[in-house]
Amino acid sequence: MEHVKIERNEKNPAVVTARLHRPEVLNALSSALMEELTGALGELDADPGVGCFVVTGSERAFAAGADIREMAARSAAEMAEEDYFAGWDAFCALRTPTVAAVSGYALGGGCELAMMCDLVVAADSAVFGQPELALGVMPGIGGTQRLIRAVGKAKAMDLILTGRTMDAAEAERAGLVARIVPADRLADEALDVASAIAARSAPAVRSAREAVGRAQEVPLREGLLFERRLFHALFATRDQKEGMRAFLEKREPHFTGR
Ligand code: CO8
Repeated sequence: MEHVKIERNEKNPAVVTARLHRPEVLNALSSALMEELTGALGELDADPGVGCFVVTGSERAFAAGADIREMAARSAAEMAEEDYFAGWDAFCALRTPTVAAVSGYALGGGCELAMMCDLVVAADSAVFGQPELALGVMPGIGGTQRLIRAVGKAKAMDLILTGRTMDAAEAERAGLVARIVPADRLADEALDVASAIAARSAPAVRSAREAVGRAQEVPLREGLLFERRLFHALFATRDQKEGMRAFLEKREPHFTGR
């Protein structure tokens, strides 16, 4: 692949890193990059040996947004005809948990891609923002919807309407970022987070992830019912028996994803 490097982690093969690789344009998210990323992760999504994805960029940029050169001359009819950005839905539909490891710029579509991931680990150098209004457009891959859920209306409006950026510390305080580490620790920290997730029972991870995701879409009462049903269903797994037995026997559980 040209725009994305896929690496199975040497220390932990259950973790797969997708590294965005268009250094000459700060990892601008072209359609070709999106197809490579969603295609590769879509195939790995079905691999029971893979427990977590890490999506990352370079030290300078996670991604500086959708590819402005690719979009610049397009008409409204063309954008609508090809349903530009609809391909990213495949990324959101992945069932494997995804950690964004963000260093440098995460702007526009880059910030939106980070928010599509389950959680964001940021280098202290990370910069988040939605500068699309300066281009005469607006966020188009979820920014107006996910940012407000992550940081609330005040900051979402501030970032989107003025185009100002947030550094890593503010993004963590605001709830966009789960952890901040020094830039040289980013890859290790993301691997630690991803390894911890990959070591859990896969059905439990899937269910918990679905339930947390559902919380952003349905009223509390429905979300609680959804959670309870998933909780009950997990008692049909061997991993539930193993996890609880291991606790009582004071040993580490050995999960099989069944
Ligand atoms: N697309 C294409 N090329 C880019 C992009 C991008 N998003 N960002 C940077 N580049 C290119 C630059 O053009 C430059 O190329 P060249 O060397 O050929 O001139 C190269 O990357 C390096 O960039 P800079 O020289 O600008 O580097 P600086 O360090 O001076 O600045 C910045 C870094 C601040 C990140 C700056 O590059 C910048 O502001 N980039 C654009 C950020 C932006 O506006 N992102 C939002 C894009 S739009 C979007 O994401 C969603 C749109 C929703 C549309 C909805 C449609 C349905």
